[in-house]
Amino acid sequence: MPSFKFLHAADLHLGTPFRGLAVKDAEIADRFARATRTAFSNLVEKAIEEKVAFVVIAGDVYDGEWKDSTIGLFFNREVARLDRAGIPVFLLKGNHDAESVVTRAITLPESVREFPTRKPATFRLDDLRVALHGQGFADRAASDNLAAAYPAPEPGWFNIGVLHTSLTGRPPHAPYAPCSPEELANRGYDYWALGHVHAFEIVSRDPAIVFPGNIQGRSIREIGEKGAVVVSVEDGRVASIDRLLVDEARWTSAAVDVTDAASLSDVLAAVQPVVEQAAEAAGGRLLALRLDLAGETELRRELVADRGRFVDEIQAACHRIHPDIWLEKLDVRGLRAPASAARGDPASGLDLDALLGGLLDDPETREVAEAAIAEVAARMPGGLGAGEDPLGAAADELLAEAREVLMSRAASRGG
Ligand SMILES: [Mn+2]
Repeated sequence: MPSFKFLHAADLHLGTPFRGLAVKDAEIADRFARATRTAFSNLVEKAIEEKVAFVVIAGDVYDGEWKDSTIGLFFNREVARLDRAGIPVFLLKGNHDAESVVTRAITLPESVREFPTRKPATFRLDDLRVALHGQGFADRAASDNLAAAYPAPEPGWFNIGVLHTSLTGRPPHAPYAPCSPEELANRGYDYWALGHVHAFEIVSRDPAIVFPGNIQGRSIREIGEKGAVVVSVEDGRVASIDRLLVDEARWTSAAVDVTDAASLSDVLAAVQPVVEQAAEAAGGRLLALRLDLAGETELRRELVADRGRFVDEIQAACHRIHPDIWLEKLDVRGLRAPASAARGDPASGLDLDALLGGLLDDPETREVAEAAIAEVAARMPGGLGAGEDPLGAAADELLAEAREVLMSRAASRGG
């Protein structure tokens, strides 16, 4: 049996509307938005370089119905490069690009073959003695165990099952095409090329059951290295599974301990090594970095109440380390004030902290506050940053922040 390598990718989500980066610079936001496409171009480049025998894409090539033909033309242009290099591509439709979801299409090169959605089918590569079995999604929700109907393995061939699934459940991913790793293993295939779950995971080695993850992180919920896997097959067996990183931009979150920080420069000193490490891990890529500040510090109130100044200073510190690191968010919820910190104004006998706490617990006050927040949120522009929380935080967080701002102002008036 010949030895060969193949590339397994999934969840390209081409055409994803971009959201969730609070950068003020539209050009930077645009670069993050383009990263998904560039990552796929990188993947094609590397597939050709690595001389893989074929490419498998296990669902969600597209994020949804095309706005226009741009994204379809882009995909055709890229797979045509694989076609000219003699590398066939096997495609499967997932929930995001199910037959009923993406209705527009562009004719792709003949060497690109797509699994049907009504029943499973098998594609054969005779020279390599490889059989690929798969069934795509007809509709967005696939509640049946699609794998149960996949054909028996081709005896003496290298059998690959291609499937878009969350197995027995991988929150937050919707539970589609449910099946257990044991059921897949019992099918008798050599490799299961899965898609849908955006985090890389080798679920099993014998047989190999693999989620390559998505090829490009698209928000702070998709952090770290992203790419595909290159699988080497020797003597009809999987010899190695290697990650092939193709992401163009990266999302990372890191904790910074600012315990006992007494000044801005103390905070910056704590931040610096964390950012340096993130920069090194990102390998020069465009990086969106979320920092979670934590620890007990007398600066807490100032950090919460005057967050904008700290955000600017930390952003500036990031740029001193690398020009392409952008502070995605400065999370200060993990900070604690020292137990000895003054509460309210003892001279007036007013415990402002307790008073505000009482107000936040009052249903009527909350209702008024939430209505005010909703009114502001509705006026925020769409597009960049327009996620579930257009203001970048839920009502609870915003109210807690407002409390800190008031406490801080009261403290500085008193002091
Ligand atoms: Mn999916």
